[in-house]
Amino acid sequence: MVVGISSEKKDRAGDDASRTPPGQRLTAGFPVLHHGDIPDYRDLSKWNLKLFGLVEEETEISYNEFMKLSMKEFGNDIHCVTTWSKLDNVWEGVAVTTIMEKVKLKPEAKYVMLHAEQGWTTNLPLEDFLSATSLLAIRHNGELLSPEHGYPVRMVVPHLYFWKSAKWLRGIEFMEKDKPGFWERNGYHMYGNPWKEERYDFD
Ligand SMILES: Nc1nc2c(c(=O)[nH]1)N[C@H]1C(S)=C(S)[C@@H](COP(=O)(O)O)O[C@H]1N2
Ligand SMILES: [Mo]
Repeated sequence: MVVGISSEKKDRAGDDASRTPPGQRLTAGFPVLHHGDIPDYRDLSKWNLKLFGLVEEETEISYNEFMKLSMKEFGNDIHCVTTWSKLDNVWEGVAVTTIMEKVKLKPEAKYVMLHAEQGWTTNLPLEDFLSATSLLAIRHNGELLSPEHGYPVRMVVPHLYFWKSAKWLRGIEFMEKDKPGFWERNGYHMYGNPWKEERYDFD
C-alpha cells in the first residue's frame, strides 16, 4: 500500500496547480540544499539512531536493526521554502508508527527535535512528527538515497516545508516545550506550513 497522495493521483493528475502551494514553482529536478558537509557513511557501523528525551527508556537503533524494520512506500509532494516544489515523489522507508514501537513516550512529550549529523537540528510538534504521512526514508524514486539527499536515512515530513525533513538523521528527541532548531534560530518559521506560506519568522 502506498501512503499519501498516490492513491488519489489519477483524480489529481493534470491538477498540478492545486497541488502547488502559493509562491512555489514546480521543478522536475531534485535540488540539493543543506548547511555544512555531506557526511561520509561508507562505514555504516558509525551510524545509529537515538530515541531520547521524554521516553521511558532511551534507545539506540543500529543500521542493521533499522534495515530489518518493516518498510513501506509513501507518495507525496515536497515544498522547499526556497520556492521549488517537486510533485509525485515515491519514498520507501519506515513509518513513524513503526519506529515509535521502540519507545514509550512520557505524557509530557509534545514536541520533537530531529537531530542530524554535525549537530544540525529542526523542530516540529509531536503530532506532525507522528502523522501517518511522515517517514524515515531510505529510498527515493526507487534508488537508495544518494549521499547529498541524506543517505542512509532521512526524515520526510511532506506537509511542512522541506527544511523540516532532516537529512542524515541521527536522533529523535521528545520534548515538552518547542525549541528552535538550526534554521528556526536563523529566522525560519517555527512550524512551516507551505499552504500558509509560513516561511520566515521575523519578530
Ligand atoms: N541534516 C540536514 N538536513 C537538512 C538540511 C540541512 O542543512 N542539514 N537542510 C534542509 C533544507 S533547507 C532542505 S530544503 C532540504 C533539502 O533536501 P534535498 O537536498 O534532498 O533537496 O533538506 C533539509 N534537511
Ligand atoms: Mo530549504
